[in-house]
Amino acid sequence: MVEIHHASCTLCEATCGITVTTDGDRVVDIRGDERDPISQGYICPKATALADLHHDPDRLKRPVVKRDGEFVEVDWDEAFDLVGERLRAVRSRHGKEALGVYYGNPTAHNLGLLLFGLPLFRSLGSRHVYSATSVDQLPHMLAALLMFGHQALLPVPDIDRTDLFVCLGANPLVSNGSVMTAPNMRKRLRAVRDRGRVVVIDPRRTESANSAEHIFIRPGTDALMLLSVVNVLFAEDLVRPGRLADRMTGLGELRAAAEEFPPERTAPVTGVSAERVRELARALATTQRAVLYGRVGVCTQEFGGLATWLVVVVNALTGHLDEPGGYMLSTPAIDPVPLATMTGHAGSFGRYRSRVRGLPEFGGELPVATLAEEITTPGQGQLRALITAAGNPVLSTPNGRQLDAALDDLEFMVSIDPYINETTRHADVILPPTGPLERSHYELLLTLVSARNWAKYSPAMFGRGEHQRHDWEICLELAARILGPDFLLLRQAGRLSVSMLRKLGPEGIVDLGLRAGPHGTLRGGLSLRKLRKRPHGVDLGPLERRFPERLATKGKKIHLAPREYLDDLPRLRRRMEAWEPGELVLIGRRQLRSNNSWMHNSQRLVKGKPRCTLLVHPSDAQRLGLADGEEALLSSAVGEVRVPVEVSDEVMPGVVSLPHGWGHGRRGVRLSVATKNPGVSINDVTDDSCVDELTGTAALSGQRVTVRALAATPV
Ligand SMILES: Nc1nc2c(c(=O)[nH]1)N[C@H]1C(S)=C(S)[C@@H](COP(=O)(O)OP(=O)(O)OC[C@H]3O[C@@H](n4cnc5c(=O)[nH]c(N)nc54)[C@H](O)[C@@H]3O)O[C@H]1N2
Ligand SMILES: Nc1nc2c(c(=O)[nH]1)N[C@H]1C(S)=C(S)[C@@H](COP(=O)(O)OP(=O)(O)OC[C@H]3O[C@@H](n4cnc5c(=O)[nH]c(N)nc54)[C@H](O)[C@@H]3O)O[C@H]1N2
Ligand code: SF4
Ligand SMILES: [Mo]
Repeated sequence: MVEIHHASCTLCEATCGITVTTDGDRVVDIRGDERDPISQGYICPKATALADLHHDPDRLKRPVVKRDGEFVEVDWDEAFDLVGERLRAVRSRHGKEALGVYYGNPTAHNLGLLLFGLPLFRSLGSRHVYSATSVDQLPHMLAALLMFGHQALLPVPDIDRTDLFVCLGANPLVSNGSVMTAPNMRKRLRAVRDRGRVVVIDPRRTESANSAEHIFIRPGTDALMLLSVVNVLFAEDLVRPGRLADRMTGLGELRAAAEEFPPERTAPVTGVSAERVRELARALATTQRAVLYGRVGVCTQEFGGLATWLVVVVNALTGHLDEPGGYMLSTPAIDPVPLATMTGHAGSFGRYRSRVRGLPEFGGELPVATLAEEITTPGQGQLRALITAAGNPVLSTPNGRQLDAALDDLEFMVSIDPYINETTRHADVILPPTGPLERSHYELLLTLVSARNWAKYSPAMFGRGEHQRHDWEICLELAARILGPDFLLLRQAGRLSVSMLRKLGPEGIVDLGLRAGPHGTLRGGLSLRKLRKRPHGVDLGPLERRFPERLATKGKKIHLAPREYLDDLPRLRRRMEAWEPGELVLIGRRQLRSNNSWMHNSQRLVKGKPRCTLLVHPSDAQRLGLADGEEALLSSAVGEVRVPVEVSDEVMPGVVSLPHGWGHGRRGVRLSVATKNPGVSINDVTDDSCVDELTGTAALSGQRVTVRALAATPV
C-alpha cells in the first residue's frame, strides 16, 4: 500500500523535514517537506540515501556473535544472555572501572540513545566513558560551563537576523551547520550577504568562503588572532557589552590579558594582517546586528579551549551576546537543560584525571585521545571491556591504528550498531538497532541549538520487525542485565526501575517533557497529542533574549575571564614565540556526500571520481615534486598513508587537507560498497599525543606532517 509520511532527516544537525513515500516495505521516494517550519523543502543529497540505508543488505537486522573469528546470527535472548554474563563477570573480577563506553555522533540524533543510553552509560559508575565530544564540541561545552554555569547553555548565531556573519573554522555550506541548526545555508548565507556581510576565516577557501569575503589563517592560531581582536576592542575604546554589562565579570583581566597580543605581534604567526584584524574588530563592534561564530576547526586544535572561549568573549564585548542578530539561546519545547541536570549532566571539569596520561575529566567523561592506552596499560583501573554505541572511533579518533590494535586486547566488547565496520569488527557481539525510518523521532538535542524555535514529532514509518530492537530497548535490556532490574538512572529523580521506564518509553518522556517545557500545556501549549496532529512540525518563532534568567551561575553572572583560561595563556604565548615558518601542517575537510565515517555504503553518494584526495598548494607541490593525480606518502610521527594529490590553491601554502571518515580497506568489515572505494583514514596519520592541553580535546587540525612524492618509487 502506498503511504506518505512526514519526518525529519536525522543524518546531520540540519534535521531537514522530509516527505517519504513508501509502498509496503519499500521506500519509493524521499523529498524535502515544503511545510517543515525550518527547512521549507530543502534537503541535501544525503536525505535520499536514507532509502539506501533502509534497504542496505549489509545492515544487520539480528544480533551477531563472533565464533571462531566469524560473525554468526543469534536471537536476542542468546545475545543478551552472553553480553550480560560476560560484562557482569568482568565487573565482578576487576571492579566497575573495568567496563567502559564509547558513544558516537549519531547518539545526538537518536531520541532513544539520548533518553536511555546516556543514563545507562552514566549508571555504570566507571570513569572510562568516552565519546565523540572530545574530537568535536567539548570546548563549546566548557565555555558554556565556565562562563554561564551549565554545559548545555550553548549560544547559536541568530543567522536569520544578523547583518555580519563572521565564520571561523566552519564550513556550513557543506556541513549544513553545526551547533547551529539552520537548514539551507546557501539561502541563509545569501540573505545575510544581501543585508550585509559574510566573512570566512579559514586555512582553506571553502565552499562557504567562495561567495563570501575570505581570509586565510594559519591552522591552530585562532586564539592569537582573537586575542588581537580583544586587544583592539580595548585599545580603540570599542568595548560595548550592552544591556548585560553589569552581569559581566572579568573585563579588567581580559584587558590585561590581551595587552601583550596586539595585532602587529600576532600577524606573522597567524598570517592575518594587523589591518584585517583591526577592521574585523571595528566591524564587529559597530555593526548593530553581528555575530562571530566558530566551529570544528576552532575546537579541534592545540588551543581549542582558548579559541572557543574567545569567540564568546568577542561576542560579549561587542554587545552581541543574547541580542537579536547576535549570539543567542534557543527556547526548546522540551528543555534539555533541566533534563541534563537531572541525569547528572550539568557539567563538570577536571574533577579527576585520566589514569595513564592525566588528561582532565569533562562532564563525567575522559578525552578519547587516551582510550587506546587506557586499554593497553596494565594496572589498577585498566579498561578491560567496552560497550560502543553509534560510534566508529577506529576511523574517527586520532591514531586510529593504535586503537584498532588495542581493541583486540579487550576481554570483551559489545557494539550497538547496525554495521560491521572498522570498529565493530572487533566486537564479540553486535546488537543492531532499528534504522531511522523504523523508529519514531522527536528532535530533543538540536532544538537546543536551533537558529529558530520549533518542535516536531514523527512516528515510525515502518513497524519494528519482530526480530528487531530499538536502541532504547537495547539500552534498557543491557541495563537490566548488567546492573539488575532496579538501577539508579536519574540521579535527582531517584531510582527508576527498568520496567517503569519500559512502560514510559520515549513517547512517555517526550509527552512529560513537552508539558513541563516553556511551550507546554501549562500555558495552553504543546503536548505529544498536539504534536501528533502537526506532522510537519510547529514553528515557535525567532530566538528570544534569555539572559539573565537562563544563566546558571551564582548571582546570574557572566564570567568573561575564568581562571582556567587565563592560566592557559602562557602556553599560547610560548607557542607564538617558538613558531617557525615553513612547517607543513594537516587539516581535515568535510564533503557534502559524506557523513563522518558511515554513509559510504550508499552507491549514489560515493559514485563519481574518488574524493579522498590530499589538497596541496601549487607552491608546495612544486617544492615537493608532487603532481596532480599522483600518489604521495603523507606521514607523521605515528603513521603514514598513500593518497592521491590534488593540487589546488584553495588551501594556503604550508597547509594540506585530507577529508576524514574514509579508510574502509580494513579486513573483516562488511560494507560491500564502501570497500570498493575505501580511501584512507586521516586518523591513521593524526597523533593521539597532540591534544589541547587545557581541555583534552584532540588537536586534529594543524598537526605537522611530511608529504613525499611516490610516483618515482615503483609500487
Ligand atoms: N581527523 C578528523 N577526525 C574527526 C573529525 C574531523 O573533522 N577530522 N570529526 C570528528 C567529529 S566532529 C565527529 S562527530 C566524529 C564522529 O565520530 P564517531 O561518532 O565515532 O563516528 P561516526 O562516523 O559518526 O560513526 C557512526 C556509527 O554509528 C552507527 N550508527 C548510525 N546510526 C545509528 C543509530 O541510530 N544507532 C546506533 N546504535 N548506531 C548508529 C554507524 O553505523 C557508525 O558505526 O569524528 C571526529 N573525527
Ligand atoms: N556533509 C557532511 N556534513 C556534516 C558532517 C559530515 O561528515 N559531512 N559531519 C557533521 C558533524 S559531526 C559536524 S561536528 C559538523 C561540523 O561542521 P563544520 O565545523 O562546519 O565542519 P568542517 O567542514 O569540518 O569545518 C571546519 C573548517 O575548519 C577549517 N579549519 C581547520 N583548521 C582550522 C584552524 O586552525 N582555524 C580555522 N579558523 N579553521 C580551521 C577547515 O578548513 C574547515 O573548513 O558537520 C556535520 N555535517
Ligand atoms: S542537510 Fe542533508 S543530511 Fe543534513 S538533515 Fe538535511 S537532508 Fe539530512
Ligand atoms: Mo561532529
